[in-house]
Amino acid sequence: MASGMHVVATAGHVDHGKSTLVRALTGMEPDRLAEERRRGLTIELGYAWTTLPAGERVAFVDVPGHERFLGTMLAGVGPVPAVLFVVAADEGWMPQSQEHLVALRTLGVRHGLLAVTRADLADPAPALEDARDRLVEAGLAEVEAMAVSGRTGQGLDGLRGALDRLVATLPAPDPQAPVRLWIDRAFSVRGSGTVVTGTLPAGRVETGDELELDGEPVRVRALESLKERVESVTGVARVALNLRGRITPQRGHALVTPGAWTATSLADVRVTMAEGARGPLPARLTAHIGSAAVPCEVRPLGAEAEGAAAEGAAAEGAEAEGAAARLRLARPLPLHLGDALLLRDPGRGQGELRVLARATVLDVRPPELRRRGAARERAKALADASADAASLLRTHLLLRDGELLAMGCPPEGRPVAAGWHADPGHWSELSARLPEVVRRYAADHPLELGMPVEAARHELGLPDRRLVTALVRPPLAVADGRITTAGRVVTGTAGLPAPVARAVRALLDDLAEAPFQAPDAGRLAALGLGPRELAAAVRAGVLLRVAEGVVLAPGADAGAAALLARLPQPFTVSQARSALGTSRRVAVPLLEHLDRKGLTERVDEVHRRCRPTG
Ligand SMILES: Nc1nc2c(ncn2[C@@H]2O[C@H](COP(=O)(O)OP(=O)(O)OP(=O)(O)O)[C@@H](O)[C@H]2O)c(=O)[nH]1
Ligand SMILES: [Mg+2]
Repeated sequence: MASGMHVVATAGHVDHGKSTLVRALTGMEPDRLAEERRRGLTIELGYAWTTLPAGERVAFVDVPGHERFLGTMLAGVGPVPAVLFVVAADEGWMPQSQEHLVALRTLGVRHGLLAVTRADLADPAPALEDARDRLVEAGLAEVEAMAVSGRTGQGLDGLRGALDRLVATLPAPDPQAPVRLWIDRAFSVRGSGTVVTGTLPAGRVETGDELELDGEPVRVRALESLKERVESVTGVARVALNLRGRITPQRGHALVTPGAWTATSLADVRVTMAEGARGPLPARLTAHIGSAAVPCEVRPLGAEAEGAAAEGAAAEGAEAEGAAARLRLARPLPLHLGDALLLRDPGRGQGELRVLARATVLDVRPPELRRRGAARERAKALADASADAASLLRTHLLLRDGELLAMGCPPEGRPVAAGWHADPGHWSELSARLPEVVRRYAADHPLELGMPVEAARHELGLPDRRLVTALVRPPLAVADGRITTAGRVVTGTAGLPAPVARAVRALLDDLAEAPFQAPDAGRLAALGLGPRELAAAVRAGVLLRVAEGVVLAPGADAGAAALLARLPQPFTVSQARSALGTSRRVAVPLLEHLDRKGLTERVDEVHRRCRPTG
């Protein structure tokens, strides 16, 4: 593909000439249904494309203007970054012109053109001036406006030139961006399975890619863009994907890059009322994003709202500009922070304002609100929130790289530990708590050499041990899975509680007399040395553990090996026992200990010999 592609949606009142203009620009028929042709009315989304004078290609998503098809209109405009706004010269600004403009503004569409068409039927100047003022007021200030006729062709060259200029100003979407392709059509093709179409707003899709549809993996078997078979497409583009997978795709569902989006039916949002709309918002609305239209419940989080929402009554307080609310969607949608959902009242009928508000997503994994006053606190937090990693971390405190990405917020700054990001305030609070936690543990467990990292993880309520190690600063240190205070990592009896140290010294005195006569259970008990005390002494390096309940002085094993080396080789247990001046109770485990250390080895069932030490 040499040239770039762009996608532009139409908008405007019913019968104002959108489809006629698209047909005139492209030579293609956007109204493909027999019923559409019979009734002269667009019912479904239409697709047509052409190459502009400067060589860029533009595809149109032609939407219906009839008020009954607002949902379809929104599905068409949803994923599209630019609009061709059509107003008939002979009718001027009409209710659906207004409704479509409010919808575009609510969705945040900033780019477009104004075509006052049917200029062969009436002087276009008044309609043009009026419409331009309204678009400017709606934030579409850069929009070029021109008079055209889809019937006579008047002004079409000018319109093509304006389209060239428009597409040149459109921001180039990131080809690395995660894919979220909102399906606008899905059908089966005999022999090749399922095909879906949509507007790819950004990112890249390639043949063979694995994407996800409602959590199910799907494989892209083949793809087309504007009816041409291609190997890959980058957004913005119209695409048709031939899919393999156990799926039944539908309009309003999205194909996404696995792991790059958070599928959620709960989102905390900032509500901005649409032009002309007033609160309170009804509690039940339809949320539109991309080609999706999903029923939802809106729960305002502000202070005055709490009582009313609990009763399930109409939401008070959501009318406040920028008020925080929680949306509960009837089905999960793949969302990112910063996404804009259009909230529409499905209950309102003709002539009433139906596009009510924009909901800007601020959290896709909102915390539960259980305590009294939690909603109010949450509203306060959301008031200062923006759609970025720092705001997310203020709520979630700790998040993995992947979680941040799936929430639409690439991590900022350095991770605090492998793959983990922390709210700075929370992190310094944790760093301050750790020494205290370790100190308390040491006081409660005087015989242990430091606090197990796992225990500290549990105590601090952290999800990963690596976070604990990352919090360790001198004088704390980590050794053998434990956090120690530098001053306590001492060998010798100094690190032991005083009574234990005294008992060990007494034992060592005994052993100095008879180095291989390990104290028996009675002697140990008399000295108050139970298994825990012995273990502490062994860890401190002041005793050598040969077997359960058999301890000697440190270095006794090397001394034993030296004595045994003087025996005729090989030797029996009994010969060793007498050479060492001890009992079988000690000699047997001591020899096994020497075997393990490689100082002796078995020759047969009854004989051992010393091994040359290297
Ligand atoms: N004379 C004249 N008639 C036009 C022009 N453009 C459209 N029409 C006529 O206006 C009627 C409606 O045109 P469409 O293009 O179907 O209007 P639309 O905006 O697509 O209508 P919906 O899709 O149903 O909202 C048709 O009868 C067209 O022939 C024009 O520039 N000049
Ligand atoms: Mg039409």
